[in-house]
Amino acid sequence: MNAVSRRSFVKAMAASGALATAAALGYEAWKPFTALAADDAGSAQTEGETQVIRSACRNCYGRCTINGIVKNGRLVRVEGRPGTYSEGTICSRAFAIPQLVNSPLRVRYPMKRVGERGEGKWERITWDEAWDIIIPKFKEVIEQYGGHTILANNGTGRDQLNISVLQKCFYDMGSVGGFGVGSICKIAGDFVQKTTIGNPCQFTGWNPEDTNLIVMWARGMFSWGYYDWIYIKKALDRGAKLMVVDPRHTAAAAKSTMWVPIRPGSDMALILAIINEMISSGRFDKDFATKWTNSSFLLNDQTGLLLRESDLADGGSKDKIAYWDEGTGSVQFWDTVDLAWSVDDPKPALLGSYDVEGIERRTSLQKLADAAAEWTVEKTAETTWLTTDQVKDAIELYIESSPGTCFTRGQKTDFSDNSSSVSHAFTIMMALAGNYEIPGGNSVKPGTSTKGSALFDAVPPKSAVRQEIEANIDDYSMCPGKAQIYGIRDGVYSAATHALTTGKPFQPRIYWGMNCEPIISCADSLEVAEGLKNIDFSVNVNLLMSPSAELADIVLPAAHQNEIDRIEYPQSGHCWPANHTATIRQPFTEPQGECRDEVDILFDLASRLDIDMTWKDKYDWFNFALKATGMTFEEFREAGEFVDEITYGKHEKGLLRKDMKPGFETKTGKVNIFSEELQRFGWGGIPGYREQPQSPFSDPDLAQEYPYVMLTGGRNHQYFHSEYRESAYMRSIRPFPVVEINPETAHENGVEEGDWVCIETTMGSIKQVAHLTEGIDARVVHCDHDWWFPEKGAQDGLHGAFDSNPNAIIDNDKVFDPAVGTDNFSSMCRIYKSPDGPPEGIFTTPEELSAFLSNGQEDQQ
Ligand SMILES: Nc1nc2c(c(=O)[nH]1)N[C@H]1C(S)=C(S)[C@@H](COP(=O)(O)OP(=O)(O)OC[C@H]3O[C@@H](n4cnc5c(=O)[nH]c(N)nc54)[C@H](O)[C@@H]3O)O[C@H]1N2
Ligand SMILES: Nc1nc2c(c(=O)[nH]1)N[C@H]1C(S)=C(S)[C@@H](COP(=O)(O)OP(=O)(O)OC[C@H]3O[C@@H](n4cnc5c(=O)[nH]c(N)nc54)[C@H](O)[C@@H]3O)O[C@H]1N2
Ligand code: SF4
Ligand SMILES: [Mo]
Repeated sequence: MNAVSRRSFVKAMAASGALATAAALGYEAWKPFTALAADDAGSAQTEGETQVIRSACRNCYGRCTINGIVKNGRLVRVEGRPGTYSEGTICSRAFAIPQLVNSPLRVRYPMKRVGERGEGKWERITWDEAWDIIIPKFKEVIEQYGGHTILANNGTGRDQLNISVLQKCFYDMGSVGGFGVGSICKIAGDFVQKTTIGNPCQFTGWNPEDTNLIVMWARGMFSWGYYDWIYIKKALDRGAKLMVVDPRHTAAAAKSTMWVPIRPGSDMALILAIINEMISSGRFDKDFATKWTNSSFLLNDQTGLLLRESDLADGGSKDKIAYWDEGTGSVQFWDTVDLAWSVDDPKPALLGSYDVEGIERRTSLQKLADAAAEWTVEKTAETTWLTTDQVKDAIELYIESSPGTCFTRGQKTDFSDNSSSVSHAFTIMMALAGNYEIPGGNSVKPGTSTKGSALFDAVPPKSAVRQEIEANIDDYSMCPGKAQIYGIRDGVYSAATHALTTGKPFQPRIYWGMNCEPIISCADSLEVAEGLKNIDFSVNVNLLMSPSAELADIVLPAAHQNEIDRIEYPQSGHCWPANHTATIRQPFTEPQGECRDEVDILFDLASRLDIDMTWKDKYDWFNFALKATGMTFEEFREAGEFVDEITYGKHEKGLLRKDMKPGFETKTGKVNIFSEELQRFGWGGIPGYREQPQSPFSDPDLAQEYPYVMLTGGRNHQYFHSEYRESAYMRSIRPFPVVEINPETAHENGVEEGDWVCIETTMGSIKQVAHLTEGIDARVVHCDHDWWFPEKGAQDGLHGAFDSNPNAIIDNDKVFDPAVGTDNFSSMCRIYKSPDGPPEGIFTTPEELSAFLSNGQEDQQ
């Protein structure tokens, strides 16, 4: 950064004044710094040729289309690109891309640790030297301990291709996963939806253009691409309604027709109350339920599974499921292989129980109806902290607006030990209401019939090594017998953490971390850090020396997302136009220093370990993935995007299944109201309510000492999990972690707006700055998540990793969904004013932030 712009930056920071005090929380500071972000400091005054490069942002699942403005080979500004699904909208994180690309903190060369783990002492090495250290270690561990002792982690879905490549490469070594965030986020829910409806459609494919009602359930405002709000506004302008189910009065709640301020963790009660009312009043889509769900399938209480022909007759087929046919007055069968009924004009009974060879057999829907019956309005109100009127109104709004209601949710209902059941319950609610595959409802396979989904389907074939592991997963898994529905795809991080610290069921030997920050993002950060110190050998591929990178042996420099080529897909949470588009992400500039695309790094690793990746390199793979579009990658680059056609009723047209038969891509071919997989692996074949282990209801004694429910991680503009704490722009807008507290609760605890507050659980305490708001229940507080302080040294608690991050005080033992292994990010807590202000050593004045700015020279180091 040149002297003039640095001076004006510091002046602008000082002028904002209030920034140093928490009271302002930086929001007044927005204006002076917008200009700064827009023109990256290091090149603000560079003369010369300007290029505008078309690309996409990968800072969240939104994948907004952007242009990069490059001057003399240096990225100086990012802007939104109109005329695409994101309609030119971008958020502050995209504006900050130049600051990250050019950050002085960026790792630009391979580094080898020369001090103790966490001491922060590193030495620059060449790529060849790095491989000469890495490859023998891998070979030695595979030979001596087996590939299953190798852990790999790719963080949240930043890049689909990275994940596919990482999995291919590591599974072929025999690895079964690691701290994969999949077990905490989305993939767990996706797996449940895959088995119950065949596709993760709770997040996707909602079409506000036709809808009567948009239901946003546990879904944030700043989490999935802001252009969604343009579509929501269009829907509201047309007269559609918006229902927001969220304990906090979010910006979406403020715009809603109905805000349902549910008690955290009690969502299942309300879903079951809706289902109960639909079934008991007969106000559900009986035609859809009969034809396209397994509602009518009879149950075998002896096996706990569906009743099969083989249960009834020797030599009967396992593939034929019994139902009661009202036309013939007899038991008939649904063939799950041929996807056909055993009579020509089937009339399956949806509800009731039927005498089958002397034994009463309930239908699947009847079992659900019986279980949901207890969820009366009164009981639901008691359980959820809602009033009876709120419960009634929510039920009526949902039922009255269906069919033609669309649904979109976030992640928080996955953060529970009942997450698989909740995902299942949402699917059932939507299916019974007839809200799938119709105008205004949700599209089951977004972008899919479909050429655009090719990249997702373009996963390399499973090797013999992987097939062997999958067939004998309990011999290799870190949580044998559990989380089986989830498979080996990504590992369960709490199980990996325990394996690292206890050596049980085995001691992991190598850890490869890429695109992830487990110390910061996983619960019980201290245990994770202890575990990572225990590993024999570890490699971290990163942009920065993050807390987890500090514990590695080798750090490899990753190219930034806008320094590389990709086919990009808006991934989830999105309205229709985005869901049907693939767009180009291409480099604004060359990778700095010796940074490399991590897909290239993985192809390199694989080839050095003689692993056959199927495709020769990433371009070979891109071409394969794009085949259905008729374009090569270079043609796609030229075209810039690919848009699929949008169709409804895909289940009727045979567009949802690989065999092109009508139906859903599940084992029964139907939406599973009763799920055999969940029955085998989890909490039961139909959803049921379960109180979370730490709540004022389940542990009143604990609640005496720790009276508040601590929620964490509601997303904000500025940060993506642990990212951007090193961005002066972002830190100027949100300088400190914020805890939202109801004024009544604050006053009871002697806390005022802007105070540094200690939030304490049975595990310890952290510090955040108080923001008082009526928008949160007096029994709940909400903490920002994933804070660390890059301004602090590695030796200073791994850059302050445990000062303010709620994960430092959340137990990872309390919650474990048996089907998918999900954890939670909440706890009971108490609060009090910090006796000694902020954590030591963090930036508290705006002037200090200039240390995060580029001087324009780093990439020439
Ligand atoms: N308390 C609490 N904790 C939570 C949550 C919560 O709500 N509350 N949310 C959870 C959820 S949903 C998730 S998905 C997890 C997320 O957890 P993670 O995916 O582990 O997320 P990050 O903490 O952002 O880690 C990203 C790391 O990748 C690096 N990085 C960024 N871009 C690149 C790149 O292109 N290449 C490489 N190699 N590295 C890159 C960043 O510098 C950073 O160190 O966090 C979870 N943690
Ligand atoms: N800016 C930004 N964007 C992100 C991320 C980020 O870190 N920063 N992370 C990305 C990732 S990996 C993910 S998984 C998504 C998450 O996406 P979302 O889950 O949509 O994100 P949140 O903002 O956490 O919104 C969750 C909402 O659920 C509410 N909530 C909390 N507990 C409960 C509960 O028990 N029941 C109900 N009904 N509501 C509850 C919270 O108050 C909050 O408003 O965001 C993605 N996008
Ligand atoms: S909403 Fe997400 S994809 Fe869009 S600009 Fe912001 S970070 Fe990037
Ligand atoms: Mo996530």
